[in-house]
Amino acid sequence: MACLLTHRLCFIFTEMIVQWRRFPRDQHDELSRVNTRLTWFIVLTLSLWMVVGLGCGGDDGGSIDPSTPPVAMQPEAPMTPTPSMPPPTPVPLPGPAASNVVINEVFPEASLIELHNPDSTPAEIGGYWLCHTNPALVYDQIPDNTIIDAGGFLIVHWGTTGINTEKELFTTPAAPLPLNKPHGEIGLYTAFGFDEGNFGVSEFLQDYVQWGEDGHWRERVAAEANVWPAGAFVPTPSPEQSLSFDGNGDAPEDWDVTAPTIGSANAIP
Ligand SMILES: [Ca+2]
Ligand SMILES: [Ca+2]
Repeated sequence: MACLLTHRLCFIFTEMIVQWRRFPRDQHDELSRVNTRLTWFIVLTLSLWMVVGLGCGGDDGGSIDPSTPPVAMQPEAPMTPTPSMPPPTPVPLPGPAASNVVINEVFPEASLIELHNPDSTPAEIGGYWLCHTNPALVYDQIPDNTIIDAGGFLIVHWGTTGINTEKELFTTPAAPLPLNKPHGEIGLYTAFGFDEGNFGVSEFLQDYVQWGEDGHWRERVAAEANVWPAGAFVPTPSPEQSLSFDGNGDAPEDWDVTAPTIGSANAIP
């Protein structure tokens, strides 16, 4: 309505200007005073018309077509599904070359672990990790420059203090829980940048054994790493006995309950 009114006013005053220009010249002086007022009025009217007209956006501006839904209700274009990206493959940090070092013996009552290098060349395992989860996440790192001779053994005192030698390590995990439980597990991990979550990454798990019962937390990782069958375990040894690896395979039948031989070849029957 406001737009229509201003348009009408503009038309009327435009006609008045045209008539004014047609007046005889001798009447101009008499009308000069009226002329000045009329000019100002036209200027003000045109200004008002421009403001209101632009605000209206034209005769059709501001009208709402009920058949047109609000912008916010416009149906969205279907989203193009983003192709799923495969999870990044964990990459071990630069460290010692890959080795074939294995967990060779576990003497739970004495909280001792024996690592063995079956290769004909020395193996450096500095930066490797040992980890178990009974009853909580317990881990410690093998010190730098730890080398196991070809065919040699390394004794790990788990959770007990002492002075390290070339043949023996004394680990002090943050939670120094010993292994002397009727059931348990131990995993040997290759070197990785420290993150507790990395103990759940199968690519890092090099060897594993579980005894007494199944379902320890690292069992799943070991199964994914194909170094232990899910749900399998070695029977609990007596307090005077060790769990001894027979040198071949990754299953409970590849382990025997024997007299301890920590630091030397296992006494497999
Ligand atoms: Ca094994
Ligand atoms: Ca042994």
